[in-house]
Amino acid sequence: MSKEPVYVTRPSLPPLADMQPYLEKIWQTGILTNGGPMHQELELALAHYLNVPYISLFSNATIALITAFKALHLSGEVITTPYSFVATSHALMWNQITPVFVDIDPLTLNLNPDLIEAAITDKTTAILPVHCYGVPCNVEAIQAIADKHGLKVIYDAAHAFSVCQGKRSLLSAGDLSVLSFHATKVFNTFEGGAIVSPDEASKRHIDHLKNFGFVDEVSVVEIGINGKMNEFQAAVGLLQLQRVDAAIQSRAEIDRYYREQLANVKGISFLHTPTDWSSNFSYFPIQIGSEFPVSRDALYHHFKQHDIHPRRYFYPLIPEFEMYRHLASANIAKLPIAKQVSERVLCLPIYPDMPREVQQKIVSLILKLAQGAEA
Ligand code: T4K
Repeated sequence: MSKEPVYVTRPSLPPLADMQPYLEKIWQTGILTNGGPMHQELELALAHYLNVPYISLFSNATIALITAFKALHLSGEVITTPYSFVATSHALMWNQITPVFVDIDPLTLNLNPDLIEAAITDKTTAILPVHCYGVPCNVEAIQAIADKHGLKVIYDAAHAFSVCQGKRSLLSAGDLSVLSFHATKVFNTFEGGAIVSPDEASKRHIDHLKNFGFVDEVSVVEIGINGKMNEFQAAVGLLQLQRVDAAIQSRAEIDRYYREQLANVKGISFLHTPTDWSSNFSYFPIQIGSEFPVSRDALYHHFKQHDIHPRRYFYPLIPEFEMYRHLASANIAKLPIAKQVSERVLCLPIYPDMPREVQQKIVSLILKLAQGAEA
């Protein structure tokens, strides 16, 4: 086996030579950013590929989230999940909005709709669920609650690229959905992100907001930000789009291999995969229960000794970080499922060009520990 370290992911990249014509065009025209031709082409291509009405490209998903909340004029409190990457609630804080953490569903690991209503106050303006690991939230139940209480719904869909139910994209749920195209994601533009919006007026508004609030050369109508994706990122995106189906296919094969090989290991459980939605196989989280001979952290360090670097996404929970601990909803006793999952989860490496021998090594390290206990 190669001596290189194995990380939780490794970005999929187009052949370097394929970039050359795009770079030549950029150098030739001198258009580097501000909604250039490749930016426009990628917006249309992605809207078509994802089967969503409108897309606004961003420099990254965090700025896109911050902009999405501005676009919907959110304030006060927003109900969200404690079990996510910290950017989810940081983006609220950047808008002076208070996150209200509600526990997750043990099967989907997403915001539990049954617990949302109890957290609604007269300050609540929206719900911010995350399709964690690309597993769809219960979008119908969440929409019903939002409609009943007059709340907006913004999905953090950073993990949910291309997840669909036949022709219905998961990204069409709610008022807005935010995608991440970070290096570690299924579809990457080095850094990048997008907001999916349902109509032209929303897209236009978001496009103004991501460009300082300019509507023309001399008019600024809102306090916007600089969230624009540049032409280099868009060029990468155009090339990546040609390869993303193959990348997801190859992830699916690794996912299948792990599930087959680890199926009978006591104390290891897999992520629930819904049968009615497609999967993008963006992560391969396992949960290590008490029947496994070593703890999650011991397994994590065992891998590290072999230069394999899985990740404990998402540990610690967001409310456990210093800047959130003072919030009433950050009381971990009220978030028992999220707490338990964050102490058990380990995301195994998964990425398109992952050699089978690396997969075998990962599986065998787990099997040896499991068998050692039985011997
Ligand atoms: N919402 C959710 C639910 C998210 O998960 C995220 C981001 C966001 C919002 C915000 O999206 P962006 O603003 O980033 O678009 C990584 C990513 O940086 C972050 O984008 C991602 N979620 C999060 C789950 O994972 P770290 O701190 O774990 O990244 P890092 O640098 O440790 O990378 C993990 C491994 O990936 C490395 O060990 C090696 C490999 N890697 C990484 C990079 C950056 C590479 O091989 N090449 C690379 O260029 O956060």
